[in-house]
Amino acid sequence: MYSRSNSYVLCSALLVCNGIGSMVTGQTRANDLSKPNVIVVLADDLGYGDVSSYGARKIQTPNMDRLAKTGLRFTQGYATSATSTPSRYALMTGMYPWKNKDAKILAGDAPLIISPSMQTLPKVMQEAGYKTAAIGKWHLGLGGGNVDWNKKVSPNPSDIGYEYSYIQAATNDRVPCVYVENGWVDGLDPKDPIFVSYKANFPGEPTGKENPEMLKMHPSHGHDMSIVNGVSRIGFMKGGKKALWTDETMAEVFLDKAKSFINTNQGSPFFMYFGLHQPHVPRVPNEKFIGKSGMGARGDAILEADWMLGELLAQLDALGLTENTLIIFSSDNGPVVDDGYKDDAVELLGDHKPAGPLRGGKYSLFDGGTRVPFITSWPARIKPGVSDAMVCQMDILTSLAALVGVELRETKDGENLLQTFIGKSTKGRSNLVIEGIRNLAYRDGDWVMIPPHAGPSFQKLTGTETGRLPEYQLYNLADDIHEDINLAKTEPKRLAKMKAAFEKLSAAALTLSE
Ligand code: NG6
Ligand code: CA
Repeated sequence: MYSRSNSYVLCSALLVCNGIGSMVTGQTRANDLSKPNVIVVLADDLGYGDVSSYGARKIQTPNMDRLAKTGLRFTQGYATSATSTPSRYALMTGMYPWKNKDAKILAGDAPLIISPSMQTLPKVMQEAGYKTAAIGKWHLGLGGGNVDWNKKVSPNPSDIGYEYSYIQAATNDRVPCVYVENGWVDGLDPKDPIFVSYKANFPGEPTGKENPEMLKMHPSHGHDMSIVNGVSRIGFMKGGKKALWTDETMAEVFLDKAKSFINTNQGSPFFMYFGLHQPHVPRVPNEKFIGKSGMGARGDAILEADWMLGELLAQLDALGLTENTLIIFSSDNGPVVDDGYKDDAVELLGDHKPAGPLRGGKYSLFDGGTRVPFITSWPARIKPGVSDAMVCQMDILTSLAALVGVELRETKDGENLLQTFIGKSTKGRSNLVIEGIRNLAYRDGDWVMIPPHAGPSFQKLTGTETGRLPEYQLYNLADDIHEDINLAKTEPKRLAKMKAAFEKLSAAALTLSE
């Protein structure tokens, strides 16, 4: 029989073994190919054509290029969606975001949209013994509604698997403009409480609309509410003066947190989600980068993002961790030039093409909305090269679960593409549902079908082609990467087949509302 004292002896033995195990691990981890460190770096609104290894000429991104040179550069890597929240939702959960009615661009005070009961990407890594952290842009909601920012916000990233988190709640352009560390607003003075509202301003507080003389950067559309650091944002806030962020130092702040997480956890496998805040608006990079791209604030912000990546790589080099660290670099959605501030991005764009050869951009059902830079680097296992396999950020959870040997207890929409991500296979997904802004398209092999959608085909304010048309569109991306030649009428059989497959797949789609 299994007595209590026996189990005590067994437990002690396990503890001792565990202790020895971790000591051994500490020394040999650099070679443990089943447990590399994993870092997912997700830029914000970085386009397919914004990276020099993806063909950009006017702007140079040497650190992104270093990853591409030492790793695998995907030419058909996708975010699930053309905006942030749904793409991040898919990355974290391995599920199509259009199956969750709340996975749409969130306000800064929106509740957390990932259920703590879900088997998330960081939970998979935790189960495999990884230390986990989320640093940078979050945009998945925090708390359960009606958040009191003066108390510990709960639920927070720790409830979905991130042992440590240092984040911005939503975006650069949304209140609250503070950093949140493990659920607490960092640097908050209790004598100066913080209040947030997306409904009405707080009496006496200046706004961009009423006090444009207080602004150092002016909105071009929207973004005319509370003013923080001379920039008016979306939403209203009051108080918390000492805790407010300064856009110019945000890169350093997040980078320091990322570096110290790596430093502290170098002895055990770690998983870090690092959400870069660039080149999303407002683009207010550090003075070191101002004027350096010759392309205005957007280009300068891309240089700053590249610098952050470079510093991160240098830290891994210095600690001897580069060889056995898998880095997945990508972007949450495609590019936009004017996303609401007069920052010279339009005027100084010149002949730079943020989406490269692709049509459309952020918000778009065309490929420019979702096909993004996508690089995997793991010097110990990945041979440098280029892969044309179709892969999606949603596949990262399922593939990493296979890598670290964790069983999936939920049916995921993501596929196990581990062999493809490490370059041992050239086979990607056969199909993918693509989300524009709360509407869908369907990719099958080289073909993409965009069903009829109501609404404008062109956003005047951002200059983006949405891809919405009242009729079916069908493009062959292999011959027509810019989606110019609509073959819906000349390929009726293919269209019918794709329609049927898409309808079956997307039957679970909730009625999407913007
Ligand atoms: C839009 C904002 C845009 C950006 C976007 C979210 C306006 C007029 N536009 O509503 O500036 O914040 O939401 O971007 O407010 S994302 O990359 O985080 O999805
Ligand atoms: Ca984005």
